[in-house]
Amino acid sequence: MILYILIIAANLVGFSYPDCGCNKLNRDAPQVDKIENHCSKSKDENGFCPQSSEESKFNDMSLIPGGQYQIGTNTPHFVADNESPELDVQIKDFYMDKYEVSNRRFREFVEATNYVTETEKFGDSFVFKSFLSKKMREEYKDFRVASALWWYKVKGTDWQHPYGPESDINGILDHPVVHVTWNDAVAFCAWEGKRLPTEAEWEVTCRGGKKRKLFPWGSKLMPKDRHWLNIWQGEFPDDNTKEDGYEGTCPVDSYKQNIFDMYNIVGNVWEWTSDLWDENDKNNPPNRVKKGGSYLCHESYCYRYRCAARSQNTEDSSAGNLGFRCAKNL
Ligand SMILES: [Ca+2]
Ligand SMILES: [Ca+2]
Repeated sequence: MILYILIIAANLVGFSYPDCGCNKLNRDAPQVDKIENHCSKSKDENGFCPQSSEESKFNDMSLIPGGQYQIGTNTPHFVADNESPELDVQIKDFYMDKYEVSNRRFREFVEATNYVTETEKFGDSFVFKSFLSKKMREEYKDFRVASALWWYKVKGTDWQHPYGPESDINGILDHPVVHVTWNDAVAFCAWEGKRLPTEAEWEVTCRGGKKRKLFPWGSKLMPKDRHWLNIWQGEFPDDNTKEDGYEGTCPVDSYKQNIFDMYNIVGNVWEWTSDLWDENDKNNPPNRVKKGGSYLCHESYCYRYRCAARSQNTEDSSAGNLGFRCAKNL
């Protein structure tokens, strides 16, 4: 009871939970039902939309062959995440986006549909502290996530203002869209005639045909002594040495990571999947599985840029390090 009162009190003064989710916040019903494939009458022979060169930039997919695969691991790093045991899964042939969905692609969708993201309706989202000015950090110091003080809930933050209300996406159109909820991701993929991947599809794609490897390219983090993904170097959360070249997101075509031509499938931004975190989840909204880790991950505290790693957020959660890519049936 005391804990319950403390949680209510924390909410009243603006704190939220360490998963960055606005998971106690009521929102309007998602718009998913209204969104349809925008080219349903003009698909090519493979079911893809004909596109202008502008639209098709970073909108390629790879065919992932179906079959029996192993996902998960018998040597988990985060037991509570249910990374183990290793599981046999059977999947069918499907297509997977080679790239995380970019701001440019998401902008095409919004311009065509006038879609308003859940984050925009709610009016704020979570920004990592280093992207805010000293003045902003002072102004929002009471709106930090209590158990993760580096996250600030900032008004006016959304996909078009990813680092707070004074930021924009003009110089980062080819970076991944962020501050999109699971419902927003579902709506976008439906518009492209696609869907979110299942966790099994995502992980099979991540592994690139390799068995029991940590990363899409193998088990060594930096083969050939070069960076293979956008994560955190240095001491978290105060000293990002940016040895990989990026403090925040990087362009969606920055790191090609496996034989399926997947870019940034680990690192850069977390990616929503279609799976429930717990099939018996009776919460409204429920938690969904996200995969791949982000530019904020470091081995010391968030070693989740491995293919087997997983985490969760409620469907209406959004943050500056959470995006997605789409899948498609044959
Ligand atoms: Ca980095
Ligand atoms: Ca990613």
